[in-house]
Amino acid sequence: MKTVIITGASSGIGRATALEFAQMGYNLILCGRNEDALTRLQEEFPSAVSSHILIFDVRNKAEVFEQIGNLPNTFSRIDILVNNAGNAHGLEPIQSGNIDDWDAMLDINVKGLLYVTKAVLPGMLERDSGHIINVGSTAGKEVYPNGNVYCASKYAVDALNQGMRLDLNKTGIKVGAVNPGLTKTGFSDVRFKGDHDRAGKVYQGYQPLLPEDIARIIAFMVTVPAHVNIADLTVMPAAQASSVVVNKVE
Ligand code: 8X3
Repeated sequence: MKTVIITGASSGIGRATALEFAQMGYNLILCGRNEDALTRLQEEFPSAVSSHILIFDVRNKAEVFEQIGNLPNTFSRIDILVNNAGNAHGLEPIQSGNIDDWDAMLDINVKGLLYVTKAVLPGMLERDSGHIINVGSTAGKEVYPNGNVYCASKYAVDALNQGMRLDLNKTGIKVGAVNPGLTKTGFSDVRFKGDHDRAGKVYQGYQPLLPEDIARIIAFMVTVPAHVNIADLTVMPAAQASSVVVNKVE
């Protein structure tokens, strides 16, 4: 059975994707910062599923390479990487943005994705096979007001998705992205630093995507025939037309 490694697996799209792959019987490597949440997630898996937890912050380069480089034998052959870890911090005009927020978004969404990919690639290259799924965003396709640095980080994911696909094309490793629009997860709670009222309003007045919707799409992306690669998929709630146009009933 294939082995999948998922970053940011403790919540949101990462968690739903882990559950989806567990239902499909894959071996799972769950990466995140919250050990309790990952242990609780493991408890939801069917009993036949093998899973392994790695606790690291994708910003910590040394930890990323140490942990992915020293996986137990049964998990060391990674077939699928889901680069899901990513956050937004703040939603302010550029002139009042917080520099620590900027650092966090660029370090997690861009550099963290690069570290994990670099750590996973050697095994895929040895076998000339593998599949990297990058979780981008509609924010990486169209900038919205006050999105500035978050959007820049997701534009970078879009560029890296294209760059990885070009550079790895001859190796047999597939690369593709899914770019979700408004998805009801803890995303806005993190963006608004625990202001639940403000976060909740983002998802009011329409039916947002659910993490399970994206998880099912990721499962589809990895189960198409070998000669098919879903290179770049943008997915929005039916009520969303663009990064800035959402048909809300207030
Ligand atoms: C998540 C989508 O529109 O909240 O990346 O930025 S959005």
